[in-house]
Amino acid sequence: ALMSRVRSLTRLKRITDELRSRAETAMRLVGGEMEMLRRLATTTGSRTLAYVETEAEGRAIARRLRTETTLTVVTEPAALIEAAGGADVLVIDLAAERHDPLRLISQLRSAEVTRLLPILALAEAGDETRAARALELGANDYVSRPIDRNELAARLRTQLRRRRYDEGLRQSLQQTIELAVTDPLTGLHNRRFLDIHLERAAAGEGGFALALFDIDHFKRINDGFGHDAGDAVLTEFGRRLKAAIRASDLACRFGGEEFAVLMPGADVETAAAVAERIREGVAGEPFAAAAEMLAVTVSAGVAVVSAGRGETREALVKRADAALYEAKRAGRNRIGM
Ligand code: GH3
Ligand code: MG
Ligand code: MG
Ligand code: MG
Repeated sequence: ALMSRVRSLTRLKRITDELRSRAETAMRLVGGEMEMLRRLATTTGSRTLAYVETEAEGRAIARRLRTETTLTVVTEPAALIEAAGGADVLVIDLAAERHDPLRLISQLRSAEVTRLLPILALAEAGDETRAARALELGANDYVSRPIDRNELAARLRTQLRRRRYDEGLRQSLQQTIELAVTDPLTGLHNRRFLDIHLERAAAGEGGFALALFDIDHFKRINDGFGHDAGDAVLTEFGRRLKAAIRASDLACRFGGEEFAVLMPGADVETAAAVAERIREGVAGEPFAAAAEMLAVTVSAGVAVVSAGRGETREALVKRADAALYEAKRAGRNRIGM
């Protein structure tokens, strides 16, 4: 009986040793890959992100990469998604078992911060099916094990290049859009931008108000003090308009010396009070322009769409314009409704 226990204990020890050596080999393998990634991250100047299977592995790698700043190591999917937002490229091990890497790829693709992040998958030898699935779910490319350093470098670089190109494209597109909806003189949004938001407000359920402002006798300012003085008055009016409204309201230059404020959720009393406050602020404080202090007044027309009552953008603008016309006819420096 004793001999049989010794035999079974010896067998157990053999199995344990074998398991430990297998685990160590696996660690070395992963560690070697990490070292490869680390060097690539350094040479390409990128902040590559590595996803690691277990805490122990993460700690081991973090120890090895103590002085490294370009490679971030995280172990939890939530932390990964957060950290990956600022990364250049993400390397995901498809053999990871603690969290489903395929599911993680889908999550990364649906999270706003990582939607465009290049993802490079590491696949087990011969597991093209899983690699193909990873591509389907949104990975950009994959490298099969055993990993060839040059291949990994080439694929990483391709992703980094693509990322930089996409980023440049995205930025210039963003700039173009900004320019298209911004008034260059006042820096306010322009009528095009207002139209988009009016259309949206008109299609929605909530009520909203539109106030149209028109500077009184503006031609006299231009004629008497020059076009530059006129421009300075427009810029200053834009500044005061912006300062007088809430962040949820939208101020824009409607055209020429006309401005508009869209006030979501405002009823007629609120909108009229806002317009009145702006009018008072203009009449009460002269404008510095062309080394002069100019007395300026403004008239406004207010139109309101109550909740659930559909009205087209054009009809609403027409009503606000008619109210503005009434304010002008009644003597200017006032609000029409
Ligand atoms: P009212 O009280 O009836 O509004 O009179 P007004 O003189 O303000 O109205 P009118 O529409 O006749 O004149 C507006 C002027 O605004 C005419 C145009 O030359 C001038 N204007 C339009 N855009 C600009 C601009 O960007 N800069 C300057 N300086 N003037 C502009
Ligand atoms: Mg006008
Ligand atoms: Mg006019
Ligand atoms: Mg005017």
